[in-house]
Amino acid sequence: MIHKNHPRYQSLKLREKIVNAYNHGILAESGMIAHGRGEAFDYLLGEETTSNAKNAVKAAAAALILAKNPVISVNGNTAALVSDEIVRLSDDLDAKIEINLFHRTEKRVSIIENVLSDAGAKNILGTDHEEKTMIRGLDGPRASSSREGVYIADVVLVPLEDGDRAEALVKLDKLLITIDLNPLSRTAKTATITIVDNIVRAIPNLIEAVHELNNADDSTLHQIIRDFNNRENLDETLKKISDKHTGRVKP
Ligand code: PTJ
Repeated sequence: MIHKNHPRYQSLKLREKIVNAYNHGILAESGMIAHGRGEAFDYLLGEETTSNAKNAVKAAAAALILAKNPVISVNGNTAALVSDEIVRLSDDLDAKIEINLFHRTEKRVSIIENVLSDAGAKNILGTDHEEKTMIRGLDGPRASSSREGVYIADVVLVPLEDGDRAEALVKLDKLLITIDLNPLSRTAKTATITIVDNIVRAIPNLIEAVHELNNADDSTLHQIIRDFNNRENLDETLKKISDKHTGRVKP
């Protein structure tokens, strides 16, 4: 029982969701650890969306609208926190949803498939009933990708992705969009567009940005992407974190 007046109410509610998801087999054990790391960065960011995250969301929306074959990659943490919103985003963009797990087991794939179909997803890729292709440069179960999904995608949204997979996808010339609260992670630095924000705020913001930009002409959308510089955006985010806390700690 968490009281609404508790200063950490939202954060504690998310923890509760994460623990429930673990108990239902959606989350990998290390998904809880990953969430804790994200929580620490969210705390440093003041648990709010920065203007840099808004810029990245705008660029991501432009890239997803322009994409010929957009794919949204879903792992355990994403399914646990934002499955309804992922389905809405995929409907709005006509983007495919593919389950891709770092700690892949048949059981977790099928549990996550159920979570997504309960949220309204109709065509879920990456399951065990379909033939897969291996992503070059990776090995083991995390290398698998759907032939109709990530394998042929031009733009891939991969929230909370591991660095090796992010690098392998960029090497395959995918425009990679990630959501990662850690601006220093290898994935954050490797992706084409990194949204440094909590996925529970980033996906709803992305849905809104897609609605706003949906009728923009292609040249406007291309310009938004050209104007976005991931490296600069990450540096500014780090500076914001530092400025926010400088002077608070007495020597
Ligand atoms: O479900 P699986 O098997 O695919 O496993 C998923 C995890 C997340 C366990 C796996 O991909 C993993 O180990 O990821 P990492 O390398 O720990 O990276 C996760 C990143 O996500 C970290 O940089 C965290 O800071 C960040 N993160 C955690 N929670 C959130 C987040 N970013 C945005 N929103 C969050 N809620």
